[in-house]
Amino acid sequence: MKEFKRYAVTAALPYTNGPVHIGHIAGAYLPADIYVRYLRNNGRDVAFICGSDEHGVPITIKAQNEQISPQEVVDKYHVIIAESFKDLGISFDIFSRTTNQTHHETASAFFRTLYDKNVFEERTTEQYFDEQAGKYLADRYITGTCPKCANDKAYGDQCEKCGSTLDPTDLINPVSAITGTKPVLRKTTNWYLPLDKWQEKLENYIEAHPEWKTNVLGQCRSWLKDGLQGRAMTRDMEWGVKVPIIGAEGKVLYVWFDAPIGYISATKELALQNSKFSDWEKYWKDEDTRLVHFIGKDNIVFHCIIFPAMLMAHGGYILADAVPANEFLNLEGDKISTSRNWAIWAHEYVKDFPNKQDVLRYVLTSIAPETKDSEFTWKDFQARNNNELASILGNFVNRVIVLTHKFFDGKVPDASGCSDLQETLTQYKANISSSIEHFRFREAQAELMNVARIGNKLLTEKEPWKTFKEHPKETGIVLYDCLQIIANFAILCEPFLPFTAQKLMKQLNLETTQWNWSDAGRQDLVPANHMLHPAEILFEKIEDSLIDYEIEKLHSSKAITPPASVPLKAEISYDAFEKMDIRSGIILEAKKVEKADKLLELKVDLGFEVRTVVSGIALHFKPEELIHKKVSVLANLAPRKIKGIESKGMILLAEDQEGKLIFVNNEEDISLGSIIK
Ligand code: B3M
Ligand code: ZN
Repeated sequence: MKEFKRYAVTAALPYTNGPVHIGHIAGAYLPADIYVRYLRNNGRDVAFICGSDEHGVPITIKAQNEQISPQEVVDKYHVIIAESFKDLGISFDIFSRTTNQTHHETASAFFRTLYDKNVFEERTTEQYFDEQAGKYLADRYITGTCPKCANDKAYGDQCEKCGSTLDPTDLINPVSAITGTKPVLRKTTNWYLPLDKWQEKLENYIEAHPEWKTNVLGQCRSWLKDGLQGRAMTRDMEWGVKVPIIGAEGKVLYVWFDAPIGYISATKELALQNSKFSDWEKYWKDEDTRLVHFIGKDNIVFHCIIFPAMLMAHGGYILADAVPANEFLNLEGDKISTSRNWAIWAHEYVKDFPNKQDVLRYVLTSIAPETKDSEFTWKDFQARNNNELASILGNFVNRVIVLTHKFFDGKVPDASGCSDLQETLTQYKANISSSIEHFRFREAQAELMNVARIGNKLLTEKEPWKTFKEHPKETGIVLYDCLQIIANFAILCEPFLPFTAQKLMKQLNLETTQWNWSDAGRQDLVPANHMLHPAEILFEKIEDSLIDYEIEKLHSSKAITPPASVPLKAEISYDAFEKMDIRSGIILEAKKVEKADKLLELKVDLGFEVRTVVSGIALHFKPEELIHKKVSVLANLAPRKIKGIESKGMILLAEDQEGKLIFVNNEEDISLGSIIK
């Protein structure tokens, strides 16, 4: 492997449209932090870069929903997110923002350079336009059915289900996310990055990294195989970095153009704040720098294809040498979802579990979705705390410190050179190092816990609490060795459990900065006769009641979530409402419509007549379930021929947040034909 002189490590810039949850932490920030702490402990020169991604449609949609300005949205969440990272010990050198001036200037200059080099293609195309809102609908402003996997909640730029990148015009049945209306096509001019021109270079770049994770290589190869196409790098929107050319008023840079440049701008900012990084350019332009992007799997194409193409087109920049992308973390049997509030929010975790940052770090690394999606459950969280952190690690440390106080007045017994643990400890250190360097943090942490296990084994075998009276020297040797194991553990655990590392050093009465990684393996870290501090509990057991509370909270917050942020349709007059004639009815018969997966033909009794209604509910109900169901029917809807059947009226249904359909009419004693108003 190439020896690098320095490292630029980035973690995906979180969108500032909400707080961060454990899926984000496990996906990008925690593995990045472990890697960076490891590098720092090894004396490496590393810049750890992050910041908030404050442009783009996710922000403006949030602003619209909360009826505040985009600036207010990002100001609010930037602080919450930054605090969460700090509280969990994510040790960025800088957490910047893409709304700041340095970033606007940097992104703007980057675009201008490409423009001046004639990199872009100016294309006038038809784009979706929401006539009611008077806006072009870019990216997440438009939803519809994915042409590749039929997910009906795909966004204009991406389908989160199958991971395809999309163009709004690819969507089937497009709908505006602003007004819920069907958009129309209008001509507009934008600047496209002709990715096809970099196809070969990108192929060479990707294939030069056979060591990348299979999930990353798989996605890259699949895009390359499909053949790259030009992609618009500007948008008809107000919120963002203005396009720096004349004639581009009312247009901003595409958020995925400006956001990765945010890594560069943040490094520039860092140079201003901290003289250690004053020569920021070498982190981005020197071939001796290893650039590493930690991201979630939905960001792979942007970091492995689009951003590298931008950097190649610009010239002068290095490309990422590693992109360790993680898969997704699920929660209690379901996908984490912000809109359904099915999430554990980082800022709430630190409130509910003060001083248990390392427990979350430990659990999230134990279950890290490194090669496939994985799952967090509160019961597993509790079990890992109680059975692993408290029982294996905490108990071991506590017994050793307590026994040293009991038998040796808290002084390290003089037993150096009596046994040989050096080889064993050095081997553990080598294994942990290698796993971290290969981005296998789960494996690395599991090996770390084995260090505590050798200590436990020693105690169990030698039982120093029994031997002191007759063999005080033997007792001394065991405790001496165990103390060295604790000291080694304190060094090796720092990347994973930084708060615990500090607590361990405190109990050993040593300076936190006393050693670094190169000292691990030594068997003389805590010298003979050194005075220890009193024992303190490292990990308390977590009681069932606390876990039950969290489970309950998760389920109840889901129930009280305000309906998913589907914007209201445009206002209508009372007259328009009055024109609708809604009646109570009962379904008498139901059968499938031939050659139509979604349709059922219903016979509905309205009291005064029996109607045929064709309804698109076949995927939700079996025909036999519907017999004698009371329903509300829009009875004066103009008849329509559907698959050759005349449908007279429409059944009213409510759709809950999971997409489940419920009939609107559950009163048993409402009589047929009753008018609903
Ligand atoms: N903000 C997407 C995300 O938060 C995006 C990452 C930008 S990294 C340059 O998932
Ligand atoms: Zn899809």
